This record gives sequence, structure tokens and C-alpha cells, in this order.
Amino acid sequence: MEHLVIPEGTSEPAYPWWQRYQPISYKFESRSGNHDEFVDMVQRCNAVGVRIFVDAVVNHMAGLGRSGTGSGGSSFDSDQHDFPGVPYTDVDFTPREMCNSGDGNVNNYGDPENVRNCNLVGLTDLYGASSEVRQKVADYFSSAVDIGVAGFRVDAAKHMWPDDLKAMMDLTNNLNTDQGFPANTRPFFYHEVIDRNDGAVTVQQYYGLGRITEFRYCQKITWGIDDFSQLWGIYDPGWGMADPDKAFVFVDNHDNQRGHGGAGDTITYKQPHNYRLGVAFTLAQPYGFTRIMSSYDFGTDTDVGPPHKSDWSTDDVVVTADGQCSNGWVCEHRWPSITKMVRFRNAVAGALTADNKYNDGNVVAFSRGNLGFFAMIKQGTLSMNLQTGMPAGTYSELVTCADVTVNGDGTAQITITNEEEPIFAICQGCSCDDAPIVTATQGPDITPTTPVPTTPGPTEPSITDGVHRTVIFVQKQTNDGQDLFVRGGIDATVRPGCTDDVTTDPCAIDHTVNSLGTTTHYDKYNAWSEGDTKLDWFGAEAGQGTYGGQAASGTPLAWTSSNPSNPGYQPLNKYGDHYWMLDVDMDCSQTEQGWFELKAFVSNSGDGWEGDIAQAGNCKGAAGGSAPYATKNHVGRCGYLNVFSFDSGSCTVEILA
Ligand code: AAO
Repeated sequence: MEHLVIPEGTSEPAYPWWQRYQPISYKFESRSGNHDEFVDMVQRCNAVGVRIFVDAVVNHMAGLGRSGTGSGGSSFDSDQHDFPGVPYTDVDFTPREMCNSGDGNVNNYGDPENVRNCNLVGLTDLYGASSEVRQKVADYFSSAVDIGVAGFRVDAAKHMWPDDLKAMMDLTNNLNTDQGFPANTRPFFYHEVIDRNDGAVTVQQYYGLGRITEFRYCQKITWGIDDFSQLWGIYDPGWGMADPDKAFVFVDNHDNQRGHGGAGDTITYKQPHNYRLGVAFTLAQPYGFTRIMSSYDFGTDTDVGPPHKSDWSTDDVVVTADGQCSNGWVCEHRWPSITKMVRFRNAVAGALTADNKYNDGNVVAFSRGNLGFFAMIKQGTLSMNLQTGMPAGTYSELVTCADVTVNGDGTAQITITNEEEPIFAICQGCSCDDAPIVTATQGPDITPTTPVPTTPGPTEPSITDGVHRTVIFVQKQTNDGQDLFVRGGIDATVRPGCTDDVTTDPCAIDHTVNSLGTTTHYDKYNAWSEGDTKLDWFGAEAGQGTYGGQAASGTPLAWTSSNPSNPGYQPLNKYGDHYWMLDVDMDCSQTEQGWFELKAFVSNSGDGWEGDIAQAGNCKGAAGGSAPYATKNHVGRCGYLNVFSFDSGSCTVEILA
């Protein structure tokens, strides 16, 4: 947004980076460019699958004692609470009598009233309880969303009342479908709340509003890289750290990398060896939603702004022949192991745990389910046989592109020879050489002629009408006496009006179960599919068949094998043993753009329901495609053959002959 400008010749540093945290209006006119340039950037990025999140400063306006003209030409006078560019006037700021500190500034982090009703470092505090302020902030959010922005970091959310934030968020538009977002998608919010067990405001108070920054992670990763034995405890609920599905984690940010808010125990690009290890581990492990930092080199001046031209406008990022940055830009995101570990994180998103852990103080390794395996070494080189938990096969190591063989028992010889990039990573479905194309230079004036490649969209059209044969496989090795069921349909957050009465629930999808055979192997499947008329979110339907006195726990699947000599052989199973199968005729008109959701359940076991599934990106297979919206379930395509794996985000969609 439009912000304060501190020119040369004052007692303060000229054009410091932090001037943009002092808003003057909500016009998109900043040191980074003007409104049209912003629209152009957002829309070009969306076109190649890169989403833009705005760092929104809505707790306050510019600091007391400041007046003049902002970066977009709007006049203002902070002491008068006068910001005509929005406009805000005195009534839009927190009444002075509500702040209990002597000088009107935040000075007691033990008192939430003080933290939220006083001025943060003299920055004029907006009155978030006012409906006018809420609407103006929401209008700002919506104007960004309408351009194509995907969400927001909310600056200083710690200094805002959660109810005020919620009201602002609720008034904000859905994401823009013209920019490739599915209908009815809410913006992604993450809130800056520095909670280091040092005050009255906690991350938990912001649950329900989106993700919350977890600054204790910065400290934990610093300690863990220093002393590998501490790495397994990196998520410490006993320390008050946010739940895994609430935490927003990072190794460093723009403040703590230079000693501003929340600093101390922080590793940055200035310690490249430890930093690589810290970022790689962060991207490999399952805790939290991750962000990586990309910086300019500030040397020792913690106020200095980005590299700039003679008129102080931000200078171009210059990319060198080896894909790294120059011209003052550090571009940590282009460091080879960091770039590659982003790919790893996306590939293993569906596996919620770290498994097959190995840690000898110098080498740390673990797998993510059977989707990927990661190792790093602190000093020296590595050559060691480790259990990877991965299916047998040949994988291409992401950093070096070397071939790695995983044996039938899941072990593999793990080698790291480059002490500069001491990282090893393999994953299912990733290859080391599909890196984004490196263009020679990039800057605000250059329109890329070679777009960064994105994974292709569905190669087969969606089937949104009529009843079509649909097959589902879920890979899961169970114990004797256990069976697999699925529940599904459409999530209630996506389709309004869902009920808990399966006969009328619009989130349930009509289907007719097809027989897989009449041998005794299929007795249970046949008994439980009797009277099963819908894929729904509930257990047995009224009138659904039982087997041996045991009711169904949803729609039944049958154990199948790809081995023709096995009684569970099914010709459509090209995958192996333990691929549980459902074959139905499904009403595709009841799906969302040809897609439906499901989750599996294991009967007679401690497993029960699957954990939440993060199915990201394109499905493999000849039909492929990517789900039209985000959900915590598997998402399959009506009229196609769908292959999933229990507790995993992987998906394959094939064409049914
Ligand atoms: C500038 C000048 C000021 C001037 C002001 C107004 O520097 O002298 O008074 O203008 O004219 C940035 C800069 C500021 C700058 C500001 C506006 O960092 O220097 O002020 O722009 O231009 C608190 C907030 C947190 C905030 C952080 C900096 O809770 O929201 O301070 N971060 C965001 C942005 C940041 C920005 C702003 C907010 C303002 O990311 O870039 O400021 O828009 C404790 C508390 C924290 C508190 C810190 C710092 O933290 O818990 O809530 O953060 O103190 O006050 C250990 C402890 C940790 C402690 C930390 C202190 O790590 O464990 O708990 O030490 O460093």
C-alpha cells in the first residue's frame, strides 16, 4: 500500500526498508511500483501458477510526528489522525482513553489491552472495533483479491483483537475465479503474532482465523542445526507451539534476520552452511506451513532498504548464468538445495509424519511415509546404507541428479559428496531436472518470453453429466480381519446446504455398486454393497447389508491384487497387492466439476479413519488433472479410474477403457 517516504537529509536513515510499514493509504503505489505494475505482476504470476500474498499493514497508519506526502502522492498528518487518501479521520483511531500506558505506546506485553489498544512504536493505532474501519480494511483486502491476490500476511496481528480481524476477513471477497481460483475460495490468511512465551498474547488466541506465525520455530531450528540431537523435538507442544495445522513456520524473516522484532537465536544467509541445513530440514519435516526467505544483502546496516537506482526506486534483480542472483540480491530461494527441497516438500505433502528416523549427531535422515526420503550431513561426506521406507526402484537424487537405487527391502546407499550442498533427497514422482527455466535477467521491465513451465492441466476433460463407471483404488496393507471402507461426497464447506440426513444430503453422491466377482473372496464386498446407494459422509445407510452380523462402516472396498494367480486378482489392478477396490456407476452431475472427495476407514483396528490428506498439484496418469479446490480428503474424478494411497496425498487418474 501507499506508505511513508523518508527522504535524504533528515536525522533518520534515508528510505529505510521499514518505511513501508507506515501506511498512508490503501492505494497500490509503493517503492516497488505503481498500481498498473502491481496488477501486471499479479496476473502474470497467476498465469504461470505463482500465487501472490500481500503483506498487509492494517493495525495502524504512519507514526506520530509524521506528516507530508506518501509514496502515492496522498497528503497526511499523523498527529491529526488525518489520512485523506483512505480516508481516515480521528474517529477511526483507538480512543486515547482506551490505552492504559502513560505515553500512549505499547509498553506492557503482559497486558493484552495495552498490546492491542496502544500505539506500537508510536504507530497510530486504528480502531478495529469500528464498523467503518472494518469495512475500509475489508475493501482494501477485496481490492487486492479482485486483482488476483491469493491471500495476506497480516502485519502486527498480535496488536489487533481477533474479533476485529475476523470481522474484516468475513467482509472480504472470495478469490477471483477469472484468475484461476475455484469458485467460493476464501483468501489464505496468516497472522504475524510473535509469541515466545513472553507475554499475554498467544498464537492460540488466533486459531480459527488462518495460520499463525510460529517464531519459536526460528529459535528451535537454530538450536537444532547447532546440535542435531535437538531436531526431533522441533515441534514442542509443551512449549505452547501452535498445532501443526495452524503453525506458519520459517527459518528467518525480514525482522529477525536483521535484529528487529523477535530476533535472537536466528540463522540467516550470513551463515550459509547452517542456513542451507536449516531451510532444507524445515522443508523436509512435516510441521507447519512453510515459508522461505529471499533477501537482499544489507551488510551491517539494519535500516538500509533494497538495492536501489539513483532515484531510490528498487533496482532489478539480476540473475547470473548459473541461476544465482547478483546486483545486491541474495535470492536464497535459488540456492540449489533450497530450490530442490521446495519440490520435495510438494511431493511429500500427503505424508503427515517423519518415519525411519536416523540421527547420529552428524547425519540426520528420515522418510515422509513412503513418498520421499531426506538426509543431511553437518560435516564431511556421507556414504551409508539407510532404510528409506520407499518402494524399490531407481530415483533421481534432487540436488545432484545422480541415480539412487532403493532395494526391495527399502534400504539404499545414501551418498553426499558435495560439502557445499550437504543435502540428499529423493521422492516419488519428482525428477531433478524439471527445474524452472532460468532466464538471463529478470526485473520489473522484462516480460518473460519463455514462461516458467507449470505442470500440465488435465489431459482429459472433466465428466460433469450423466452416470459413468468410476473405479477407486486405495492402497493399504491391513491385518487379518480388517476391511477398508470409504466415505465421501462433497465437503460441506464447498457445497452449501449439506445436512446430516443421508437421504436428502446434497453433499452425498448417488452411485450403484458394481460386482467384482462372486467367489467367496468377494462375500464381504457383496454383502456390504447391498443397499449401498450413495457415496456419503456417514456410516451404514438404512437398509445396507451386513456381513456375519457386522454392519458396514461406509461404502465397502474389496482387497485386490495385480497377480493373476491370486483370488483377489482384478484386471484393472496394475499396481500390486493390497489395492482395495471400489467399482461403481456414479452420477457425475452431482460432483464438483467432475471431482468428488473421499476418505478411507479401516474396520477392527486402531487406525480407523485416515488422517487429513493434502493432495496437491497434478495427479499422475493418462487422465491426470488437479482437484478444483483444496480439501483435507482425497479427490477423485468421476468417470475415471482413481488410485490413492492410505494417509497419502498421491493420486493417479487413468482412463477407463
Ligand atoms: C520505525 C522506527 C521506530 C519509530 C516508528 C514510528 O524504527 O523507532 O518509532 O518507525 O515512526 C518495522 C520496523 C520498525 C519501524 C516500523 C515502522 O521493525 O523499526 O518503526 O516498521 O516503520 C513487535 C510487534 C510486531 C512487529 C515487531 C517489529 O509485535 O508486530 O515489533 N513486527 C511487524 C513487522 C515489522 C514492522 C511492524 C510490525 C510495524 O514485521 O517489520 O516494524 O508495522 C517482543 C514482543 C514482540 C515485539 C518485539 C519487538 O519480542 O513479543 O511482539 O514485536 O518485542 O518490540 C526476543 C523475545 C521476543 C521479543 C524480542 C524483541 O526475541 O523473545 O519476545 O526479543 O526483539
